Amino acid sequence: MRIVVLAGGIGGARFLRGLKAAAPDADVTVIGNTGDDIHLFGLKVCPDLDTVMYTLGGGINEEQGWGRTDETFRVKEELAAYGVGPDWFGLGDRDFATHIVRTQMLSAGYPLSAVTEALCARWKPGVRLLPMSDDRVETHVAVDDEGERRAIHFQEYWVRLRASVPAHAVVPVGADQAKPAPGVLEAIAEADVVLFPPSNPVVSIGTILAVPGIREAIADAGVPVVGLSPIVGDAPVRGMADKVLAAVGVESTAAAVAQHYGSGLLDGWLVDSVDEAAVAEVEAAGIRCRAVPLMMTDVDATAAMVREALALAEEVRA
Ligand code: FO1
Repeated sequence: MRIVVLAGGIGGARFLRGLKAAAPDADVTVIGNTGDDIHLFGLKVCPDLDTVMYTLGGGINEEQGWGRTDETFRVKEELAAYGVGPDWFGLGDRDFATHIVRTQMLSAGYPLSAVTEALCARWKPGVRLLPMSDDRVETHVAVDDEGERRAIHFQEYWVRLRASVPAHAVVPVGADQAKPAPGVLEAIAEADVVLFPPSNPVVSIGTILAVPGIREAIADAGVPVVGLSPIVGDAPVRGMADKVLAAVGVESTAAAVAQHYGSGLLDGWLVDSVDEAAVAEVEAAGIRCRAVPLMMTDVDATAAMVREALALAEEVRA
């Protein structure tokens, strides 16, 4: 079975670990969000691609869900000693090697998709990891800072500010000129099912869908598209999705997120058991809906969610 998954960072990576357990023989292509990318110290950092690669490749810092395990921060300390910032983004020594290799290959003219393939040759994630685009897309967030409206990089909003101030707009800068990376549209066209894991619907999956051609390819693929709600009991399971959902005028409820994607895109939607009451509303919007446990507490729990999503896909296909 050919499965395509649109993945952001931590939630998407954990979901994929469950997918590999539930469907070990499936041919999985991950379309990774690159809107979180940030250029620091002359290096290109791709947080969501690296989180998927490290998580599935066994190098992730498990508690954090990002960065490498067994990290040290000598380079970060030396940069700070030179007064070279920013110091609010925790880049470890092992992680720096990834960004040096990536930046060296990009400078040599390789596209991000080729670079990602090369990095994955070491990590062997067991899925094909494609960036959503080889073109530069960087999500910025409009905030009020000392009385004036400013656009700041998503990472500054998310990591330095901890999303502590309202986001008035979320803009994937460059998305409208970006092209899907090689293999992305082909993977969607050949998929038997497309899954939206419980990633951030605005800054992760939303950014991937903002690349012209990707939303249309999924809507026209003629195969089941099934998503899992990142909102459980009117609150995000992790991260601060509610902050960016508010910025795009979407209520932080499981039903509202399904309707935000729309029945033109989604055929099925899983909500958590606590959101049983939302099933009727989602079904009324033309999206098949089931309430099942959605907390990715461990690989087995996640694998059970994956099996529910694949079962719903078959029900929709029928
Ligand atoms: N997230 C944080 O909350 N604090 C950090 O210091 C931090 C550093 C970091 C370094 C490399 C990397 O690949 C990811 C990193 N993240 C950090 C996570 C990053 O902000 C992710 O983009 C978000 O968590 C959303 O996916």
